[in-house]
Amino acid sequence: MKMAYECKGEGFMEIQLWRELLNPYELAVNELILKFRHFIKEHKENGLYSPIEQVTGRVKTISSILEKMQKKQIPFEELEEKIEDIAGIRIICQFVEDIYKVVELMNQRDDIEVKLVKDYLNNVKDSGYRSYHLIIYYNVQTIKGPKKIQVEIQIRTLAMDFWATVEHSLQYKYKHNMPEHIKDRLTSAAHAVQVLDNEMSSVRSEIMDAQNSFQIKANVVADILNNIQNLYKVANKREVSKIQDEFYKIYKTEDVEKLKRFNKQLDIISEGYRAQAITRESMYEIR
Ligand code: 0O2
Repeated sequence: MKMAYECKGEGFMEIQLWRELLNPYELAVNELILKFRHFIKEHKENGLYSPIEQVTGRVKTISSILEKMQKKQIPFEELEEKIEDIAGIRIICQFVEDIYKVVELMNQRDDIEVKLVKDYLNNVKDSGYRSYHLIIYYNVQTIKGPKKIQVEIQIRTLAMDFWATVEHSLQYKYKHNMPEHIKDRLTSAAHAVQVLDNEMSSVRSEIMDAQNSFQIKANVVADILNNIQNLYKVANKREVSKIQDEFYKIYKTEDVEKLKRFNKQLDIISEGYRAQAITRESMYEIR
């Protein structure tokens, strides 16, 4: 039996064709998630504050695409052009300022072409929804060749995301006929979210400093442990054990500068062992 979905103007479209249609969108979502997660990782590894806190993505379900086609009277031939959010990426930031930083970054990337911007921060929706949307063009490579597709990128704070997630579930529950008293509650929650975001912005630099020093310390400690682990392979046990005791002593002082200096010394010791090993190897070769 052939499985098919109804589609305005075109009768039915076979599942296999839906798969073919949606595949490049899935590829785009996977690639973009990977790229933005790597962006976060690179910042962390370099002890830098990342304006992106989390990234998620999804491909719209067939039923949700059909619903939108029906609602907006979109014929099948225009589906890929008119439904701009078949592929969706959601970028979550800690602060409102980070949203604009992310938008700037998107405009600078050469793998992304911004088609249009929907600024629901300055134009809050009647529902109370706040978020910054970009519709972008993104190229993917398929077995049929390159394909330029549209992706919707939603950029919002953690607080905005909490509100939108709850409101979305309620909209689904009440099928867009939400009782007035719940609407009112959501409106007042939306105000509270805005107040919270403003309050957080006022302590942004303090929070960023705290998070950066935490990350820098974590990176130095990871480097030290890595160095000590490598020394175990080449140095004698007594020496490594002395180094280890020294590390614990410095670690207890909670002085990151001291940890950094100690790490530099370890780098020099490790370098010394490496040089010795090379000299030994070349002596064997001469013999
Ligand atoms: P889903 O399930 O997230 O995919 P529209 O004409 O409003 O249907 P349009 O013109 O494509 O949609 O763009 P718009 O208004 O920018 O909405 C795009 C997406 O933003 C929505 O996708 C939602 O994800 C989100 N969004 C927009 N308005 C609201 C809102 O009031 N509340 C919440 N929670 N999310 C909103 P979909 O297709 O509606 O839904």
